[in-house]
Amino acid sequence: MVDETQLRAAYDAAGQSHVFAFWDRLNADERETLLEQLSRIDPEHVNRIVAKALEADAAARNASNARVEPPPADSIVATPPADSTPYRARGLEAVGNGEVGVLLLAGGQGTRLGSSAPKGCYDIGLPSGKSLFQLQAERIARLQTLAAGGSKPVVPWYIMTSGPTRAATESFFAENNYFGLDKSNVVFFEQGTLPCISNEGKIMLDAPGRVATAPDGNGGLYAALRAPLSRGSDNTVLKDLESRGIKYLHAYGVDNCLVKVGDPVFIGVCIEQKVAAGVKVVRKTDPSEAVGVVALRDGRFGVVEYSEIPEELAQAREASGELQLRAANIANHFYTTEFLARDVPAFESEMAYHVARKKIPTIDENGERFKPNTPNGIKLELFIFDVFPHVDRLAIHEVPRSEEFSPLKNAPGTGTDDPQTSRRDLLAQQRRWLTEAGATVAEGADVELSPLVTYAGEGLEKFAGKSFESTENVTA
Ligand code: UD2
Repeated sequence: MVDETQLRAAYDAAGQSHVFAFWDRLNADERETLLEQLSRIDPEHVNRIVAKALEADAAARNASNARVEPPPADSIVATPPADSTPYRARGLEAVGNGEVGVLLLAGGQGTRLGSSAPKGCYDIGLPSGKSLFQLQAERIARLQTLAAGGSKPVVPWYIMTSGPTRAATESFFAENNYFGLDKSNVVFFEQGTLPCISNEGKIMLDAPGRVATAPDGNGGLYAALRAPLSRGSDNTVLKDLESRGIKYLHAYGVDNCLVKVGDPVFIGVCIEQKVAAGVKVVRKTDPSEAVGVVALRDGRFGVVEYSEIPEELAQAREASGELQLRAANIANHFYTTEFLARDVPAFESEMAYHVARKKIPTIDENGERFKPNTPNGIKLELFIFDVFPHVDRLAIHEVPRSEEFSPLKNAPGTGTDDPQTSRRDLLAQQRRWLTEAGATVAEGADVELSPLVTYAGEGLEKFAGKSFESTENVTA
């Protein structure tokens, strides 16, 4: 039972007593629900992180505040195919020993895409009709096959959801029988939420008896690793990682149809570099591209996010004509379990939340719900790469954009980062793989290669000399 008096006193002391403004019109159940929600929020903590976030936001927007420069050249590893063999072998060895897990960031709400379902459910229009989730599941299955010589070629898949995406994601997997994976190796967990805050610093309501909340950003991952996997459970992702002996994690964003899930080359690079954290990048050429850029800020590693980068920094070029900040972050990270379990908790409270100014549905003084047409408040988000300033060495693995990055951000027909560009880039990649293997693919023939057939273009010798005349989905 939640103590109403105590809660009222705490919110009053924090200057947030307005959350009780509609108390008198709430019935017993609504009051119980509001008290339950309020008891899970610490208003003083909210005030502190809001103040810190606004201060950091003002500083980030003032380019002269921080010395921002490209990352040191020796922290960037490019792996042309010839050089990637030893790294791939080292990564596959780790996968085969059961030391590698993958962490899927699937809590985003994909508002720009215009789909109400979780992004991973999206069908980008491939001949097979597969969703992004299915492509990723089958890449894990193929990776396990490639590492079959090891003692324990099992890659557990940790899927972070948020309130809005959890139920739909879990049911999609259940309906599709985990896409052939062993369900005991698919672990769902949920990131936290934070109250939305008005421009006056007040906790916002979106109903007379409900605080408006939003997911706490993909950096909510770090706290979520320690959260109970389900109500009443004492198991957590960190405990599961330890119990399975997982030493290395590949964390990635759901929306990139080219993502190499558990990429053994990337993992091999990071193991060989003996780093606690690594990040994959592609070469940025368009100053306005909506990607973060890996940089040094006052000598510390970091990512300047596209929503925060001052224009002059985004446009700055070197004598060569290349963008000065061109290491584009593709939401594709490596961490050691030790770093996540031991190092991050030690500095976590120092990470400032980012401020996103949004039009937040709320209620007026009569308790009537409305959606403003100008930003009326802020959402607070931690970004997954906010840990980078706390590492002394960061492996930056530069990869070819055409092989590794084609994000699904926008609604069909937008022309960039949309379902059509995803489909185009994936089929173009697989056409290249078939051509390199000695096959020919007729113009206009969309030949899709199941991830169960090939992970990164390997194992296609059997197609040498074959001519693909029409669209098909190759499954064997
Ligand atoms: C992300 C990167 C950006 C660039 C771009 C490339 C961050 C903070 N920014 O920007 O630098 O790499 O992608 O496409 O990573 N997510 C959650 N919980 C949340 C919010 C997001 O799990 O509360 C997931 C989301 O489902 C997705 C990933 O994080 O898998 C990136 O989220 P996004 O696509 O909204 O990020 P974007 O495009 O603003």
